[in-house]
Amino acid sequence: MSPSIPGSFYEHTHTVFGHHKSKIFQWIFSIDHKRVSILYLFSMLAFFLVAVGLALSMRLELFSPGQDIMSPQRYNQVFTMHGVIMIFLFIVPGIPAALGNFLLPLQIGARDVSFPKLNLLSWWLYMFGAILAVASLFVGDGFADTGWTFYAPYSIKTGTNVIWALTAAFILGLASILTGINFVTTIHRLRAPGMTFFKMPLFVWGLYSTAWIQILATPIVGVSLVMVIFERVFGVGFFDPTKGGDPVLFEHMFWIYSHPAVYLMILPAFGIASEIVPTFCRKPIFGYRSIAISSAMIAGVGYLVWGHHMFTSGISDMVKLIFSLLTFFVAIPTGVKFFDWIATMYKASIDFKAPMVWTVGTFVTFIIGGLTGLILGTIGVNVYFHDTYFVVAHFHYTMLGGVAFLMFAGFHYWLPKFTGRMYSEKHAIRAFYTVFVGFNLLWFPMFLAGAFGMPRRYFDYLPEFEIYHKLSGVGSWIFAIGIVYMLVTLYRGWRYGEPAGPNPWNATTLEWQIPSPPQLENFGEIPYVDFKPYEYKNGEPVHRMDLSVKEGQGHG
Ligand code: HEM
Ligand SMILES: [Cu+2]
Repeated sequence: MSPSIPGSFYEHTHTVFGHHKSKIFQWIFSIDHKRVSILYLFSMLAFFLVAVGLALSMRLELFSPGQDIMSPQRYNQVFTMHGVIMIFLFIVPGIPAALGNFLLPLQIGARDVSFPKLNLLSWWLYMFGAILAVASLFVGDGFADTGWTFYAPYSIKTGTNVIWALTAAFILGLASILTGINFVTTIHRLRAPGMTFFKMPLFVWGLYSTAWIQILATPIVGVSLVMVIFERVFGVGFFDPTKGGDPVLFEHMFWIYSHPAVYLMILPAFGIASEIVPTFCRKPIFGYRSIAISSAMIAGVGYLVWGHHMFTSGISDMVKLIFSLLTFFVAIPTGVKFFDWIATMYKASIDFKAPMVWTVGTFVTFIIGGLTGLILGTIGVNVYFHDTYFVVAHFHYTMLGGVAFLMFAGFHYWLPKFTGRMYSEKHAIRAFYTVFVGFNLLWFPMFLAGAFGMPRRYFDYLPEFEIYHKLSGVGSWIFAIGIVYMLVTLYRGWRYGEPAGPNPWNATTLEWQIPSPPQLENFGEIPYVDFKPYEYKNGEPVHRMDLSVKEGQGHG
């Protein structure tokens, strides 16, 4: 499985059992953060492709009015499974667990995360939860049909395997909390000497803010999922109104986690943008501190806005007003970040390589997603747009066109670090344009359909909406082709690409100062870091260190 570059962590690892001989065990029991990250990466991508497949089947069903390829009941299960996989298995763990795990210790000059075994345990929990969820397909009435939000009281009444999906989500939540604890401890304890908080790379700031959300918000959703399980199994009346429960309570508990979770997804993605922009502009990033602090601010304010998902649930007008106002506040720190990125790009001679092209493309899609979020935050408009395709388009623009796209930008940016090899620039750019065109054709018509009244989570529709679903269907194929093209390009780069050397982009952060791929335990000598992370002078990095691991070291 490894590219044949000698001395790298692909050759030496330690496992929970010491130096295990079997290749497979060297992977699934490895406690090197880089291997754990790759385990996450591959499992996450596999689930992503499954969920894309489910999405394409939904789009096929919706291609023409009337029943085409599946029953209404099946459609409910398919969109639930699509949502559950995309959220809990792909986009929430994605950047922290797959890219963060690899890069966090490298970027702060550490040999591993604070708790390497806990790190491996997180991955095992993740796989266990995933398998549990998928297994419920084959038992009784099959996968849950509640939607990924599991709204009560329906989730208490339906005969499908809601408990399986809930237990899976609970376990996945646990995995996410453990990763968060590990990252916070690592950032506090293992930074290289001299590296103060304001000398950390901005991706680390993104991971740090996210880790706090993982720790503080995830337990709440855990509790609410357990409450649904209790209600189903023991008949306790928490949410079922016929038993004196309150379904709106479930909505509150669910969104107190799930709104901050949106920032949990986007903050590390913004961190990726903040790495890529200065590197390809060859300039120090504009407003370093404001980017760092705005991450923490978004993470903080993000807790206070969950009610914007509940404008139609019957909460009082005053509460609606407050939630609406607070929602607009989140736009301020987000705007600050965009301003800083644009200011960095201003008058720079930008090198439009694939990571940068992906990042700039994401700015376009994320701005559309973000601005439509403000539209939805406006109470009067929300009451009209609620549960229409406008919302579906909005969250795909933010999650797919924001978080996932920046993750892809990160894949291109760090591929040389992960593998020691370079992807083909020509194919990478073409793949980007295919994805970008497909994506907009897929989702933009849905803003219109939604605005004209196409409700979401419907397997059928009135003929007047057909044109939007047709465009969207064609878009979904172009999009899927683009995604496969991109993954093939990355894979080919990894297997057959030109050797990339330690620092192909002339980047400034620590991970680029060691060989690619790095060795076990990363650094021969822990560096002393008393300078800012993005320092360029006349387009050249100011600090160059030689931190290559010396022969015979680092196999501890
Ligand atoms: C190939 C790309 C994708 C396509 C074609 C697609 C398509 C769809 C469709 C047709 C729905 C049902 C909408 C409804 O009936 O309300 C849906 C729902 C959803 N999608 Fe996607 N999607 C894609 C990618 C993603 C990604 C990357 C994410 C998350 C990162 C995501 C998250 C969701 C969620 C959370 C729902 C809501 C499920 C629910 O209503 O319970 N999707 N998607
Ligand atoms: Cu929200």
